[in-house]
Amino acid sequence: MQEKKSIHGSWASRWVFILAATGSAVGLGNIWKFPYITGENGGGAFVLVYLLCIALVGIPIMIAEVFVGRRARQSPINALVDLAEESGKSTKWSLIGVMGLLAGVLIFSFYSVVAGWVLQYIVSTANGSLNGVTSEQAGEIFSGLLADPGTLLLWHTIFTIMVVGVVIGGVNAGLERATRIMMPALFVLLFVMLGYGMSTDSFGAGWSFMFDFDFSKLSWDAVLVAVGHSFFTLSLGMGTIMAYGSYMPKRASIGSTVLAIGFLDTLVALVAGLVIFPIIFANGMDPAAGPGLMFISLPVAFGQMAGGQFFGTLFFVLIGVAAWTSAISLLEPTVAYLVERVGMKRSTATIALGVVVWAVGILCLGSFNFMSDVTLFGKNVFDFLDYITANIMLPLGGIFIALFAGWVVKKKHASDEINLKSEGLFNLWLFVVKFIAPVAVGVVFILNL
Ligand code: VAL
Repeated sequence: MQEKKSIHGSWASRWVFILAATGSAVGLGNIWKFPYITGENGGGAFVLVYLLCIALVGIPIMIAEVFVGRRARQSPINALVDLAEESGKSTKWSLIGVMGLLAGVLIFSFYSVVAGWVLQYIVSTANGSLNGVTSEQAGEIFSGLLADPGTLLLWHTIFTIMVVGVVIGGVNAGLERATRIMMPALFVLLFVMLGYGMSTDSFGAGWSFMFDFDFSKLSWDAVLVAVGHSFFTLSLGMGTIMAYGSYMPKRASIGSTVLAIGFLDTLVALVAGLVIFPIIFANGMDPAAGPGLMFISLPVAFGQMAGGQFFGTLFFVLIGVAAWTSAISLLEPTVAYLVERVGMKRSTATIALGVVVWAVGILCLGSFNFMSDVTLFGKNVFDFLDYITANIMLPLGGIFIALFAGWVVKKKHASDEINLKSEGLFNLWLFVVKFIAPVAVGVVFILNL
């Protein structure tokens, strides 16, 4: 087959692809969501299930997404059509792509609201208004923010504009530059914070909470949350990794690259947990406090530590950057599709999509105040979108991508593109995407119904 090129450009090297994909994967999912869902689901056993999901389901499906994208060199929907046609199969498989793009766009809407909280916390830490807060005060400050739609709207709007600005710039100019410097800085600061956590008396309690496996605390519902989160955190089932894969250099090895991304993403989540839980226990807070967990625990820790105002500001800045590089990746697949399919200019497509996600975001931020009594299936809009994307759309998309890669694409096409070092490894991957991943996710789904 003649080598194809993406009309949207490509990453300069394998290293840049790793940075960009890690920039996408590492985000609020790792630092905000992972600790709070771990807290809500009892710790240890949940963490173990999550790790198993990453290894057995997430990594193999990530390989599938990258190879589909790279082989077709097109945005997700078109990539699925292309590979289905190449193997003489129905192009209806591209519906997986439609669902993925929709999931990405819906995730953006509430993601941007949470990123807005982060932006507010950058300002509050920098101007010293969080200095020396007690855990009660931290809780009140966070509730006060949620109750204030004007402030939430301001930050949600600023964040959406920041993302739209980068996506308009395109893959090379925009995305690459945003990731190159900021990702490494985040890693460094996380480890500085880990050092602080280790110096406190409650590090052992935090560690036990995360790594003592008590299966009596685990429900099927928690298992589904772990499955869903493994997709969310690796940016799977939302078109993102497939789109980024379509910009990946041909020579780069998919297997080792994906392993590196999965490893870094998991590392950040675990370290974030080890930063947050010791603070929670040291201050007698509730690990099951929910989405506010990070926002009530970190300010208390920064308030107590030497140089806390400086480190706190820097830390929130880096979380903001992690959210930024992830949010960019949530819009990119749909923008690329609109450019390919409808022939829109990149700037027009990005702004149009930006307006849509911004508007849906208003419904999400209203969930905490002026729309708090509006519910869908017993959940407010924010929780509802989080639930249907992470627990339904992403796992469902994941099952179908696995089936697509395992059963629809010709084995030769997959093995040429993935090009693993040994045939045994390739067959193992194929077995997982054909059987293990779809069955495992399917069973968890059915048990939850
Ligand atoms: N994977 C990212 C995260 O974990 C986003 C793109 C959902 O935050």
